[in-house]
Amino acid sequence: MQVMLAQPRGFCAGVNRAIAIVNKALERYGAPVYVLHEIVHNTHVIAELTTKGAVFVEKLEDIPTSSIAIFSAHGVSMAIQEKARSLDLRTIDATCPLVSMVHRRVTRLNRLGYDVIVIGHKGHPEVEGTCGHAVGAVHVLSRPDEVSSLQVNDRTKVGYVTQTTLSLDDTKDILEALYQKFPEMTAPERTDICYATTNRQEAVRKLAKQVDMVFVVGSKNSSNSNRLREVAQQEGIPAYLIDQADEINPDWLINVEHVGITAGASAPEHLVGQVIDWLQKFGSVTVTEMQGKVETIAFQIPDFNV
Ligand code: 0CN
Ligand code: SF4
Repeated sequence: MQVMLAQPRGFCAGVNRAIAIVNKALERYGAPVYVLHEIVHNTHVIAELTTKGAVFVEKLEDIPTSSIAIFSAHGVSMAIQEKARSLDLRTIDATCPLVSMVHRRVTRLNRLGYDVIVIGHKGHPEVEGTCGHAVGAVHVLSRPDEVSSLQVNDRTKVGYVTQTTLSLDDTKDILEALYQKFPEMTAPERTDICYATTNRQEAVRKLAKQVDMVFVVGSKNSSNSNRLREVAQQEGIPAYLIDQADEINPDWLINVEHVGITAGASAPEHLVGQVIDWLQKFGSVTVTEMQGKVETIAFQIPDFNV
């Protein structure tokens, strides 16, 4: 069997930073440190940090007064930030800097009197956090067919932002529909879909053209990982999102000679190694890595003293 690995794949700068922040908080303050929502959407990352003493909660009320409370990489609303203050929590913000940039633009557009359209998946924590930075009208849009019923205050004052982990293709379709309705819509200087999402989608598309099937290593609630599976599948081959090797059904490999593997931005690299080890149980495997973009972007770990 031939295995080809996508390049780039796996951890992005925002995920590295968010995990490093939790580790640093554990070192500095000791366990427990509380994290509002999963720091990143990966069951293995959560399990490992849990063993070190991180406690993941979905409500601020579940965090005892005066405790350390870390906001996840996906960001939170202004209301959550305020509530954390009123509950006397010692907050550390692990929001990806690229998500924070989107937050600032939402606020700025509203202040300038614009209706803001947030293109993204309703209910995803990043979209909730982004909408929660509005100080005026905000609308969430997930599909092109939702554009026709959209009502705004002034058709000449409409701006948009997007979730950072969307499908590049789906977003293009939504933007086309939006520009037809609002030709004067204000665009961000460049798309909010982040570099990591863009690079991983481009890489898996290229990979999918060269293999018979693709495994995307990532958790089921990871938006960017789900998009990678969809992109591979759009190339006409089977693609499976797996949290770890033991989720592979051996029947998937019948008549498969060329296997592609990629990993979502929140999936640790050792899981890719485990998938390769698992495949080796069925015979000899040669592994090659695709040529692709080399990412050098890294974010500073903030210094905190809370
Ligand atoms: O899987 P993630 O934690 O998040 P989504 O892809 O679901 O947004 O990856 C990190 C991305 C961010 C923010
Ligand atoms: Fe930041 Fe993009 Fe990574 Fe999300 S996927 S944490 S926006 S770099």
